[in-house]
Amino acid sequence: MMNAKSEGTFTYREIYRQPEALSETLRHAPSRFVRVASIGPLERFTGVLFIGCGSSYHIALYAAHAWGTLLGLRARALPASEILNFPKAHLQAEARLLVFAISRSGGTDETVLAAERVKATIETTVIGVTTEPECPLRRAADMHLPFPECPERSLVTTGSLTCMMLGLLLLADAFGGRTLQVEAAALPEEVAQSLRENERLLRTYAEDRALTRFIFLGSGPFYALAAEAALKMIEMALTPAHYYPTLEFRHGPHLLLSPETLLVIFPAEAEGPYVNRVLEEARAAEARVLLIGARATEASAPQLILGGRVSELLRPILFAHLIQQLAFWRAAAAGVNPDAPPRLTRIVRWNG
Ligand code: F1P
Repeated sequence: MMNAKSEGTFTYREIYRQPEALSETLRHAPSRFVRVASIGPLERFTGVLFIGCGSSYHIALYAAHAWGTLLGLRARALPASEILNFPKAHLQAEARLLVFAISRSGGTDETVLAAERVKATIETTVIGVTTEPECPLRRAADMHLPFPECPERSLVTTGSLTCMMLGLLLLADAFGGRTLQVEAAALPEEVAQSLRENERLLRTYAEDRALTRFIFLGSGPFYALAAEAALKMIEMALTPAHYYPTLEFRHGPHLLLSPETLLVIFPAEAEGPYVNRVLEEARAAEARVLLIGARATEASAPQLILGGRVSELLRPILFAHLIQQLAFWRAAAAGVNPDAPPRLTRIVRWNG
């Protein structure tokens, strides 16, 4: 696909307009907090559960990590289908859960039905997080929290993921005393700068046809990002991709490494020197490596350094556009239209 054609896609616009959309998410944060705080103190609940499907499940994974870390709550993320099909495992009678049901479209059957299942089973407040002002999830939830700043036309979720991650992070931060507010305000500018400055490097990897498999490693706040990166590669560029928690990779999956593999690692601060062992294994298998993190490491592997001015918890939000760009330019190089992957529908339904 030629460049001009790529840049005319919805996906391109939805990735590259993120600085403006994130500014809007920051602007909406105080009023969203007022609405969510109106349900009463969080102590009312025995835990917080985030559910969704696809990219929305990855938002849930990130949000659960952030809420658990910032607020010391029992916070979990589950695919909506787990609640729907295995409620006994997750909805104990004595549980009083605050549930965030996340869905870009607000129309995914599993998520809407799971929200209804939670309400019918336990004492709960269900908040629907969507980008659509009118949608089935609005009707199923006790409260609707729309993100009208990031509606999307592409089949593939990109910028709206970043906005909903930020919105859910800012809610936890507001409950927790607003320690991240100032740093979060820097995100739109940081994303704008990175979109401009890092595109060339990412395109080098994306357009390298010798690379036939992509593996993404991330733990803690970065696990959701690794999962989303693999999904973007598959959905947008139809390229085989995998993801693992960083050190889990050493327990077998590292056998996938080969010279045709790009291993992208988002090292977490807590992982420090352990990441070097992963790098040694990659080197032994002659795999290509790209580290994406806030600080340069001693490793000889190529590194993309950004986010040193924001806390680690905010960095997945800052890094998200990088994996979207990587997949987008891979799709362009492969001649795949990232707006409309074959056999993917914008809303996954069971009937029709
Ligand atoms: C869930 C989802 C999207 C994906 C595609 C298919 O949708 O898996 O993440 O990009 O559109 O559906 P939603 O519940 O977030 O609308």
